[in-house]
Formats: sequence, C-alpha cells, structure tokens
Amino acid sequence: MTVLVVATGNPGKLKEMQAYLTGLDWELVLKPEELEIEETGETFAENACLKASQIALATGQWAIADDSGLAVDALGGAPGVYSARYGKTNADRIERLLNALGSNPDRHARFVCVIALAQPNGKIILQAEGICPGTILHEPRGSGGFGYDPIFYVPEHNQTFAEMPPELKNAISHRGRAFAVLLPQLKAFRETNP
Ligand code: ITT
Repeated sequence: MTVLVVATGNPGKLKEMQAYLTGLDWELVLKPEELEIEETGETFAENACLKASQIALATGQWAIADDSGLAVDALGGAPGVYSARYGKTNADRIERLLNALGSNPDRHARFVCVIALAQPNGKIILQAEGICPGTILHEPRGSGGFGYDPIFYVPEHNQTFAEMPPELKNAISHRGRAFAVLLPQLKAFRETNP
C-alpha cells in the first residue's frame, strides 16, 4: 500500500481526517512532529497546498493537508486564515472572538476548509474546498469536537458542532464537504494510476 502522510499537527483535525481516509487503499502515517511548516499564504488554498507540498518533499511520501478556519461576517471574515493563531489555547481563541463580537446582533459565520493532496515530488494533484455556514453563540455549548466548535451553532440541527455526535459533524462540516468532493477524485485518480 502507498504511504500517505496526514500533514497536520492538530489532534482534533487528525482524528477527523483519519475518519474520512480509513478504508481507502492508503497506509496512513502521521506527520513527523518536528516538521512544522510556516503558513505564509493569504488564503486557505495557498496554505493547504504549502503544507501538503512541503511535507511531501520533506518525507518523500504522498501527503494530504487541511487548512481551515472560521470566518465571521461582522468581523470582516476574521479570524479566517489566522484562526489557529488567534489565541494560545482554544479557550483563549473563543474568548477573544466572543469579546470582538460583543453584543453585535449579526452572528453569521462560516467554517471553511481546503484539502490538498501532494505527490512525493511536492506537486499538488488534487484540491477541494468545503464550507459550512452557521452562527456564533454568545456562550460556548457542548464538549465534543475541538477548536471553535462550542460556539459554532448550526440552525438546521439546532446544535453546536461540539454538541453533535462526531458522525453528524463529520457529515455536514466544512471538512466533510471538502472530503465529499475530494474522495471521488482520489478514487478515480488511484484507479487510473494504480
Ligand atoms: P495544522 O496546520 O498542523 O493542520 P492548525 O490547527 O494550525 O493545524 P490551521 O492552520 O488550518 O491548522 O488552523 C485551523 C484552525 O481553525 C484550528 O486550529 C481551529 O482553531 C479552527 N478550526 C478548523 N476546523 C475546525 C473545526 O472543525 N472545528 C473547530 N475549529 C476548527
């Protein structure tokens, strides 16, 4: 089986990415911990490609990377690509976001995810984007998931991402939607390039 390096250092993301990739004909391996790629891009797509490409080159293996974040309308799309750098811990990031929004009645937001797949020479061969709209609550709710999940509410399901069973979050999330686009392409690619 061909090795595929899952190029993330975020344990929450890793768990979700593994759920989408398990059962495919790839041997999943973790990114070496010391390999940290600086995210210098200005878009999710640039950063996803950068991470996949650099990790593929550094390991000499296929690599798959996710760049994602939360874009809040009333904050002009912030924290966006800076979602991971918005605070030191998940609690800090949530607190900063809630303070920035204050009592603003416009709570519209969306999670965005771009997944990129690089071959061992660093060339990106597949890319897919997923978006999940929702709103930002005034207080955290739920204990599942990771990151901003406790304040991200999905009206259709009357739950935050952190209140949902993992299978539901995985089915409707930005990451789920990106993988729903990427997986058929990946399977087709494997069939034509065994
Ligand atoms: P890697 O680059 O190593 O994958 P990272 O956490 O630095 O890990 P990003 O730069 O893509 O990854 O930042 C994404 C941030 O957006 C992440 O740290 C969370 O704070 C937030 N985020 C992304 N997807 C999320 C989700 O499904 N639920 C909650 N927060 C999420």
